[in-house]
Amino acid sequence: MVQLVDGDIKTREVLGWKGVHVLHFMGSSCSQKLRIFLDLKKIPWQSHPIDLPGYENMQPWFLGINPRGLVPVLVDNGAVHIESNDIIQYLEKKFPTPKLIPVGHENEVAALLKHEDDLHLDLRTLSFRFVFALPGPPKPAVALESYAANGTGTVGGAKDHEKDVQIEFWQRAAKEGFTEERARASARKFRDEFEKLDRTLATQPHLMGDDLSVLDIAWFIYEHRLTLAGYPFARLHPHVHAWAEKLRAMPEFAKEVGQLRHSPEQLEAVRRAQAGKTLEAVVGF
Ligand SMILES: N[C@@H](CCC(=O)N[C@@H](CS)C(=O)NCC(=O)O)C(=O)O
Repeated sequence: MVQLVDGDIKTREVLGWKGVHVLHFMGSSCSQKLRIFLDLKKIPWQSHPIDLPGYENMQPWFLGINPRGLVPVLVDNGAVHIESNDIIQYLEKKFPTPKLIPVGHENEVAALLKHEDDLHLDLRTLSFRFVFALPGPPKPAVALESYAANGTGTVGGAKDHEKDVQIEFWQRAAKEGFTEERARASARKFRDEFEKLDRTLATQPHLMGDDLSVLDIAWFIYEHRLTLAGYPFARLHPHVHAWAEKLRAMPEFAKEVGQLRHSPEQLEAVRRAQAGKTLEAVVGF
């Protein structure tokens, strides 16, 4: 569990926040996952939107809360929790009903969520290449300088390297873009994962068996983003497609996935970027 310690936190005002507060961004996949979870649990929470396209997460105030500069962040009565999957597991303990992690399977679910999180940068590569398709570097040098310079740089009191991984990702993106080679490698990883999930969903309605769990939420969010990227789920993984369609129809999910709106300029950029360069064409599925 990643709960920050006092010395990690520079933005001291959050220590006095009462109740459940979430710092998040509308179009962020990890934030979507957490918001669906909160909604299914009916946990009341106060919203603090963080403007990722405006680089607010790379400014001193936010880095003073999460030294990694990532959303979502939970502040529960002044205790700061980071990492979406850890936040979810923490809230599951605090708000046990409805159950979204089957009893007795906590460790297994933790390992499976960790595996899901390990694919996050692959999702980001495909999102930026095929969904957001920005014309220039995703993060300007000045924002990355602020990112590097601010926050304590510690998590749990120890020097943390996650921010370096993030900065390296954005610097490489600025230098070489989101290349076909990387897109292909990332898409192949997802193809392997979704092939396994498809076999599971051929024999049971949800990923952990009969009941909906946090794993369904987590993988649904990936499925949804990749669908927006043009990943051919119906053709490659029909059981995953059918499972996702059912989830998409549930109000807690529908509310979220209807929210990823693009401006006309973004849609135009996507059309330009995808002319003859769709995910299917690039990765060869
Ligand atoms: N492992 C982290 C990943 C969080 C993450 O990468 N969040 C993204 C949004 S989905 C973010 O904050 N990106 C920062 C940016 O785009 O500048 C978690 O699960 O919370």
